[in-house]
Amino acid sequence: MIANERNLLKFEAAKNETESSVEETFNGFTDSKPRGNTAVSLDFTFNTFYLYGIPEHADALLLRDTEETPYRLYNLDVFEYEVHSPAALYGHVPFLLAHSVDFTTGLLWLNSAETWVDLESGTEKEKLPRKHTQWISESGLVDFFVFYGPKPKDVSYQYSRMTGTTCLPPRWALGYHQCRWNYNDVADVVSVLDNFDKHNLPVDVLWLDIEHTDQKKYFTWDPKKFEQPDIILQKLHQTHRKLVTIVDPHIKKDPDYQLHQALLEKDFYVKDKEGRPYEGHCWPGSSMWPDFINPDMRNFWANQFVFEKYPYSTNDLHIWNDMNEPSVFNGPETTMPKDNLHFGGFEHRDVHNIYGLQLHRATAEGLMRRSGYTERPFVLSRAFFAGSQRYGAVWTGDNAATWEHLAVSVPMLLSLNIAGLPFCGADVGGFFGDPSPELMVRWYQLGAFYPFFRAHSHVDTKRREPWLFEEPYLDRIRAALRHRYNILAYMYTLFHESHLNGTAIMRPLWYEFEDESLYTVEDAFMLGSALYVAPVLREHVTEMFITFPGEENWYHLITNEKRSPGTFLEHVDLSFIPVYQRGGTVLTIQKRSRRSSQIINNFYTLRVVLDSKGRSMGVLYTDDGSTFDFKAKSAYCLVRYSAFDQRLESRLGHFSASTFDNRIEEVIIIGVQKKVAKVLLHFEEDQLLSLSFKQNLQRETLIVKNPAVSVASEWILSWQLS
Ligand code: NBV
Repeated sequence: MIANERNLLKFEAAKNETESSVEETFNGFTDSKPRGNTAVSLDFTFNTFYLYGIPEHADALLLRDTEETPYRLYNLDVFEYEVHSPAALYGHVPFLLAHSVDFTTGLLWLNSAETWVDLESGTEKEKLPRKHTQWISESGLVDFFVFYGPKPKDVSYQYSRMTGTTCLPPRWALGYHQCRWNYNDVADVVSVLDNFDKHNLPVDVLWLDIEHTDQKKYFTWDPKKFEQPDIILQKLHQTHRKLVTIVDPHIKKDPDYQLHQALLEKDFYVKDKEGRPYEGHCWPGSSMWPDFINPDMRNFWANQFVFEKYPYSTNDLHIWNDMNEPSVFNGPETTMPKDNLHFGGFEHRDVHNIYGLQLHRATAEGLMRRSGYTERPFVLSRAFFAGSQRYGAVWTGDNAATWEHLAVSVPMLLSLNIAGLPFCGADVGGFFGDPSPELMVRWYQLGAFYPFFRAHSHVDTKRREPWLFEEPYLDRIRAALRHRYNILAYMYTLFHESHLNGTAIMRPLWYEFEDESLYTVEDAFMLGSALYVAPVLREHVTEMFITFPGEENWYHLITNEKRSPGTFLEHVDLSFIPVYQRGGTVLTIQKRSRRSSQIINNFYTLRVVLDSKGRSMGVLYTDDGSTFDFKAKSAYCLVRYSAFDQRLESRLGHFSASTFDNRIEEVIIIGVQKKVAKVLLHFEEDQLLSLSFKQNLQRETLIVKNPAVSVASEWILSWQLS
């Protein structure tokens, strides 16, 4: 990487007192720019054609030459956003990855002001491949960091040392979330929950959008419709599920609203350019915005989540921060004026892109504080910046129920993953509009592999809970939901890995395979290094060419059908989810259907897929699923599986007696091509047990039922050929 090759290191000196005003007016809004023009810029050149990152844009994963319109990084609430556009959306990470066969390099442009990134391919006269980039921010410093790789995972690791890794979510947060703007009242929520059970559909979390509050005063409940929210919380608790309520940063300007009065008295609101609390318009009507840049304000905010302050809240209630770009209905570009003032004398223009992150941070702190720092928080945020991963999940905002939006969710989420924000998802079903039953099914089939899996819909759409679809659609949706719960233990293990090393969870193929032909693939992805997901993203598709990467065979997760590397025409009718396990991996799955992730005493199936040399490896991480004991008391269990020479070994990397003890009810060994005579279990000192098994030579599978070993123990299973 070469910095300043094109001599674009520039900065505008702030104006002095004697200079005339540089005030600007746009769309009827005037920006007084009291410090004059203060932009900074620099160029970076990379010796590759392949640049990725700088999310969030509803666009391809591979960054393109920008010609007239640069990528814009300025957190905005965009109404009905278009796909295939470099325009700004709700959150941004000024981090880019340059990738080639020889190297991967990361670049972080650490600036929270409005930023534009221009990309241009090198010309014929230069030694190709080359890509030029120019970064321009409206204010702030030239402050950048380079991460040398040399591989994508190294860059993720190095970048995460600086900006942090994803917090390990509570395990339930990886289950399925059911949301809608809005569930109407307590009875409605209870009936939704009953219907999940009635129709045998697993769910972990129900969500309440803005209408659950008393006149959009957050931390309150609508006195009529949600008079007794404790009924909901009790019911959720009894069925091992959780609730998420929305808390937005616009605070209703109402003298009777205690939170507003306290914020005014403490002088904690963002100020207008004259130094008065800034007033704008949002859901509650006239509103004000707490200054999350102020650490004392964040501390005050965190205290609002203590159980005594937030009526009816319990440990089962978690939070959703929306509209935190911040969204201001009557502000310039639906956000705050840039000459507003924050703590420390910063103008809003300087800190705009971290406003949302600081709210996310203060909320996560509040949830930890209320439990005495014992319980892990879950907070979803719409706005984000580099580092937001430390506070919780993010999503891609108000998408639409169209096939284009389904398809673009893949590159959007991949881009977030490689920019250090792996805990992300898109609204399943599409927020605006009514999805056809087919689109709904395909979205669930993809959403089941999003790191964050939530269905959500706009208040004006038709109700679309799964049971409102006829057969066979309901059945297909149920199957997709079950898929998610089947792989939950694997997902959780991936989150743990990401928590340690900053690794992406949903991965572009080039993140896993060194093969230039994969650099432009963005309609399929790896989930960790074991699963390949090639979702159906178009309407009425029953057959699809799938290219299987790498050198090892792949086996369908359900049918165990084998696919060799290369391109294959797969039948993908509506019941088929194209997801395959890579040769050489061990996956721990849970096949029994459950109502939620928290039903313990579960049973595991080990799926051991041998590579061409008869080897295989995998890891399983488990802990209590919700507390910080995995850190504070090292209360977790890490099992390493390895297969070679016709034996499968289970070894404990770490074992804490307090982690619950689940049983392995089945071991499936795939890729066994010869007839097996005997399967033996070796445990403790030289104890041997002969196990019964079934073999399907055509499918190359060897199935051992009930080996009667616990997941948290050491043993060896061997198979002898006849
Ligand atoms: O709170 C209402 C919605 C919410 O459902 C959605 O998920 C957010 O992205 N919110 C935006 C505000 C209104 C959107 C039109």
